[in-house]
Amino acid sequence: MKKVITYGTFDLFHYGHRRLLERAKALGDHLIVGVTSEDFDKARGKINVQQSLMERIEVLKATGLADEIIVEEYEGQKIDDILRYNVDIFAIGSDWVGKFDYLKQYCEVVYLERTEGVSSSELRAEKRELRLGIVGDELPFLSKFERESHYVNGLSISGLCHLRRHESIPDNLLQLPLLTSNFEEIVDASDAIFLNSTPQQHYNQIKYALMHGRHVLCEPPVSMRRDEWDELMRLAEEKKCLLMDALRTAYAMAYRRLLLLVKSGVIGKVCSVDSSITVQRDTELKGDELINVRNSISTWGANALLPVFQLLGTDYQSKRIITHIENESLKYDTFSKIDFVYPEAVASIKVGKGVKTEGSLVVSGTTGYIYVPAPWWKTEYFEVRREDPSFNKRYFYQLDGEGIRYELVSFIRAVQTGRSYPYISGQVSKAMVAILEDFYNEKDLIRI
Ligand code: C2G
Repeated sequence: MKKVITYGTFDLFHYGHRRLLERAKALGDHLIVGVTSEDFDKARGKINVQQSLMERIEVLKATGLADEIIVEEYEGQKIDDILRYNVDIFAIGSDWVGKFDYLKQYCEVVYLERTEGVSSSELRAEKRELRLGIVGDELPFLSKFERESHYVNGLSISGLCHLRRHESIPDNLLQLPLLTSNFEEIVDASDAIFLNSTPQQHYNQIKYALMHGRHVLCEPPVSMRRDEWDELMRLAEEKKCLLMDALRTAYAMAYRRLLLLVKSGVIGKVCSVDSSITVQRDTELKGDELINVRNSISTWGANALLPVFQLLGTDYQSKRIITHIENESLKYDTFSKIDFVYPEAVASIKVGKGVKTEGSLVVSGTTGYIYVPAPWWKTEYFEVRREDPSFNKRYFYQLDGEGIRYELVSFIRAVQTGRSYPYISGQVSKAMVAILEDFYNEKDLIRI
């Protein structure tokens, strides 16, 4: 019996896929099809796949062309499979010519002519492109954000609304179709808005965008007050628009896997979560240009709170904010520490702009702890540590684009399907707002 093997993602199964499989099958008596797993696709840069692995397998099964279906999960697996299944022929489309010649030492390699005029990428792009307008003043970050958007199908950046005039604008942002300091203009030119403005500006901007039927992707905290958060979420629902938190850590692979590991009990019951994010500041706090300056809590608070609320929930019994305010009129906190008491756990965050400490995350449990080295919020690596170090385990996950491209993929998908799979739940989003509100109202707050 002659065995043939082929591989693919087979997203949105089309005529080109069918023809490839038919010809591969005709090369022998038994066709094995390797379907790529979601993780493997992400690792090889295919981030826009629309269907889940199970959906893609079901469609493939229904064609009746595959005698056997396997899942491709890792680099180099093809060699293992060819040896394991005693394969005679490896077949793949001509877009891969030369790339799989290294398999010739294990079996025959056949490149089959690719079918012209049809592809999954075109099918994905057929849905109308979402025009996303970006609003904010952290230009180096927005420049990265714009570059990351190129990895995402179905999205184009419509322009930049930038309020601080003095700074020089990076080249890729200068080339956008619209550069303005007028918020209404960017809303006009866009289907959705990404807000990297200060939390003080969010409420009015979000309200305006939602009233005009635009979706909003907003860096948390979404607003300065709980009642504003409620109002904005109600408005989003009424206008059938999406209002989603944008926090790239929440979409970073290592962080996502850490959450799942903890929730599946690898360190027993969580007793404590400690996270810090601080930066040294090199500017003095003075002058008009600093009117929009962000203090420590509004720059880093939401990010530092993310693992606390996602691991322990938002129903803490009490909290204490300890802060050092350097500039009263700006309410600029050089440093803030927040301690939380939960029924059976504690948590603590430290944020600072103008203070520097180790930016690590430690999640302590009854049978071990997880240590994420600085900068934990954009890590590729963490360790599960035990009393006996021989049981320690290290985990590595590639961090593509600091999570920005995955954040955009999930935003687009939520807009297109009307269904969101929230990486940051409404409860967590609102709890972040509550902390900011209490900070400004000096509730549960001690000054040092
Ligand atoms: N194909 C084709 N004609 C098209 C589109 C795709 O012949 N118009 C072929 C591809 O060449 C490939 C198969 O259909 O052989 C599956 O295509 P994809 O789903 O795009 O998968 P791909 O990324 O090519 O995966 O490690 C190699 C991969 O597993 C191949």
